[in-house]
Amino acid sequence: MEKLMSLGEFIVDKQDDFKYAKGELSRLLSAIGLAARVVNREVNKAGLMKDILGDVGGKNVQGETQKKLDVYADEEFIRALKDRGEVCGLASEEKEGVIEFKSGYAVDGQYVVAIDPLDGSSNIDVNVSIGTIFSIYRRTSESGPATFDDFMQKGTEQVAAGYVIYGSSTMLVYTTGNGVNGFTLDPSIGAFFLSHPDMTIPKDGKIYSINEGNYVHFPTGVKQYLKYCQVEDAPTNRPYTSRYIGSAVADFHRNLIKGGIYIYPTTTASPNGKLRLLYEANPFAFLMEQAGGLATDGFGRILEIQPTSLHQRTPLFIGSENMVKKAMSLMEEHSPRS
Ligand code: P6P
Repeated sequence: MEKLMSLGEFIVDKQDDFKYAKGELSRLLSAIGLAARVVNREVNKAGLMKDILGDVGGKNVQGETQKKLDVYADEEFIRALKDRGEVCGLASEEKEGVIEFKSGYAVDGQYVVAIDPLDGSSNIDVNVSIGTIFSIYRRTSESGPATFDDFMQKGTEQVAAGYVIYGSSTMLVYTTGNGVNGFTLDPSIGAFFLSHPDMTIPKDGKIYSINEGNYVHFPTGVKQYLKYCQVEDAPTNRPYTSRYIGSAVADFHRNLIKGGIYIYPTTTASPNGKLRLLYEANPFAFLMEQAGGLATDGFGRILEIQPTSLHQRTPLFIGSENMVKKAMSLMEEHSPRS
């Protein structure tokens, strides 16, 4: 049987590909892996712990009801990253402003992390896969706690990005700009092992993921794309199949492996789209481009968007290259950017 490579071995083995200080990012990625294992333990027994299911009674900065596991995951990732010396601050979906790390060695940390500690948490109580999404940048400020401007970098400046999916198995998938690799947790020993080396998305796919309940509010270009997906045309494998879990990490992960497109366009309720740029669209876009796919807002690269606020949202068209290109062509034709 082929020797399994652990996440730790892989990180060290590949760190020479990384253009910055070798050990720092390695330790940072290992810390994320540790926090993921801790969160995984709680997610997996959530159904048994009456005090961990359900709402915490608060609302996050998005005005969304906070689940107890949301708050727990947020605290665990902050704990894992704050006292390590590599990270000088966080931007979290669960917190309004920058979480500045002020301890002695953290203020000299060279990295900042934008994170959605537990995305899709409305699915927790119904046992549907959820996930953690993270995006890592080098700081732009000189020293001291992280600043707001440290996070106002285009997605092209990310040095690493990834997600954890807490599903039928728990996986950590990440990139440092040299391809995408997936690691599966062996819960019996609490370690991640390389299970999906060099993940690439097929140029074409048969799956489209979108909440069609919002159809009446979609831009005409999206409506035209849905019609295209649903037309009978054997040579182009249509009609496609609709698959929408409502948990972006799960929809993203399935499409990455099988091919497909995930679209969250503008709607009346979400005039700028629903997905957040810093800790959802940008990390997904980095991963998707590294896997040979595309990620756009319907018109241009997600990674080229200049952020102006921590929690800004963006429309997201992401997945197989030829599917995204088709959707973009219909957006250009029917819903040109004003
Ligand atoms: P809707 C979860 O809140 C999330 O941000 C993504 O994980 C998911 O894809 C999307 O929202 C679901 O949104 O409006 O279709 O319920």
